[in-house]
Amino acid sequence: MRLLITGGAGFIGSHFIRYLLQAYPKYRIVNLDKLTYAGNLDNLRDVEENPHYRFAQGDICDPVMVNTLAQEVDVIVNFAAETHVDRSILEPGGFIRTDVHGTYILMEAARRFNHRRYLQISTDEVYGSIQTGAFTEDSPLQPNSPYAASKAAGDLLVLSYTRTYGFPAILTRCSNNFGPNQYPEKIIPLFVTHALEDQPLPLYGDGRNVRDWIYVLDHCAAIDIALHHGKTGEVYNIGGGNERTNIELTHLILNELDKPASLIRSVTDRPGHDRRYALSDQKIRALGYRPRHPFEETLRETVRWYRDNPAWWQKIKSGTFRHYYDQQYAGRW
Ligand code: NAD
Ligand code: TDX
Repeated sequence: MRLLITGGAGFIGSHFIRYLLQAYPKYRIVNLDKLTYAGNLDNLRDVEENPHYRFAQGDICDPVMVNTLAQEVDVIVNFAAETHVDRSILEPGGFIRTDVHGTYILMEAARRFNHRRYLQISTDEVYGSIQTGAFTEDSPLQPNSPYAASKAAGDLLVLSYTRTYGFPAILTRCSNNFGPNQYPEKIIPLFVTHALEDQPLPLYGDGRNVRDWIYVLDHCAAIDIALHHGKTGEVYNIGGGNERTNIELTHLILNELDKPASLIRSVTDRPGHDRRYALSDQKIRALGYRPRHPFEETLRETVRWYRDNPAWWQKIKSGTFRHYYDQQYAGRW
């Protein structure tokens, strides 16, 4: 298989590239990434000399760039996106551009070169919030943030292509990922690195919002299954089965680092903050998927990874991150 992986310099995409190179040493991978603030080639240092891997810096919204690369491959896996809910509230434009228009540009290229598979990596956030029970793939889409709405728009465009053109696409919708190399704007790496620096941890609202956590390598394994065994036009939910409130999660992090609960600061809530996410993942389980990484053990390993790799996150936090952080949390303390 020859694959164009987009957004491969980000958190999940970089893990997926490493996963594929190990699991399928004969596959050839081109990684197209714009290197936005979230793209980081440090995430891929260990594979950059692999003869089956190549990096191209560029934008999925650039049809010339996309067509040039698409003609060399037969599959696209689209991870490229603007991904942070809080940033989408501050500046939604980039989300609509990349997550919607970028998806269209990629699919047009895949159609033009008769690709055999297109995989769109999406999120549980498109379903909105659920008080009890779990969303199935047939649940209505009720996105509550500009990020979730732009992902939902991308999803609907992908599904429309499968019905209108018989386009060979599959969609996956995953719950909250965690692991090494996650940009420290998301709650786990933000709180771990802040705690390591004895900085206050900004917990939104009452801290009782619930997320279902999945270790990033379980997500990669599920994408592998969807890619090789999924059916055109189908959506597959991918869950971790690890629901925790944010306050529970925060205490697990603090305990692992032996840091005091006094670091927790309650701050003004996120507007439109989804209370709870939960997915039914029976459909991908029927294809053989099982999450294999126990939550508390892999969370501990993840916390230790940030503790043991300060150079990775200090470089980020000493750069443009600071400007974002000051803007994001101003007036909320
Ligand atoms: P990330 O923010 O860490 O990485 C995104 C990558 O996309 C970066 O490398 C960035 O440079 C690149 N990118 C952004 N705009 C681009 C453009 N216009 N052209 C080319 N590259 C561009 O994100 P992530 O957490 O790794 O998420 C990857 C995908 O998985 C996203 O589609 C996201 O919606 C989805 N997802 C994430 C989670 C999660 O918990 N992180 C859960 C479910 C689904
Ligand atoms: O400083 C914070 N304080 C806080 O209490 C941050 C950054 C977050 N939170 C809360 C908000 C959420 O309830 O923690 C929870 C998780 O927040 P994020 O890490 O921002 O993730 P979330 O909003 O749940 O979205 C994530 O999961 C689905 C990813 O960012 C998305 O890319 C993915 O699609």
